[in-house]
Amino acid sequence: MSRKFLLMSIIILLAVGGFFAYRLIRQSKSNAPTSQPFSEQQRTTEAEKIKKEFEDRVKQAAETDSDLDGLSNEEEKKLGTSPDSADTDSDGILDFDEIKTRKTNPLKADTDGDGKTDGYEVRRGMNPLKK
Ligand SMILES: [Ca+2]
Ligand SMILES: [Ca+2]
Ligand SMILES: [Ca+2]
Repeated sequence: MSRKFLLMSIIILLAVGGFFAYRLIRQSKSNAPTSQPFSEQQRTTEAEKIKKEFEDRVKQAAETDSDLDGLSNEEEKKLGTSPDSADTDSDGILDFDEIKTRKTNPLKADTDGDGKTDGYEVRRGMNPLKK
């Protein structure tokens, strides 16, 4: 079999395949308006609904977590941290991380009292809970 023939058959295959794909697309397009008469409108309202839901959630988050550190104002009130500051003791670790991951004191910049702030120790791979 010559290379020319192989090339020809590939081109013919592509052409036939393309023709059928084109017919299939045309068919599904012509079917769309009859099967879903309000699809465009429905899609718009659906998108608006999702957008509104998202905006509501952002608004809600801003209301319940003023400093957006991951702890709700309610939680911060209980913990004694500032709901308006993501890093109450300014040690370089967010209140959320101090509570949930580091287990350090979010109200004390130097939890273990060794003279180095928690943020300094974490950045240097030291244990902020041990002197
Ligand atoms: Ca917060
Ligand atoms: Ca902190
Ligand atoms: Ca320390």
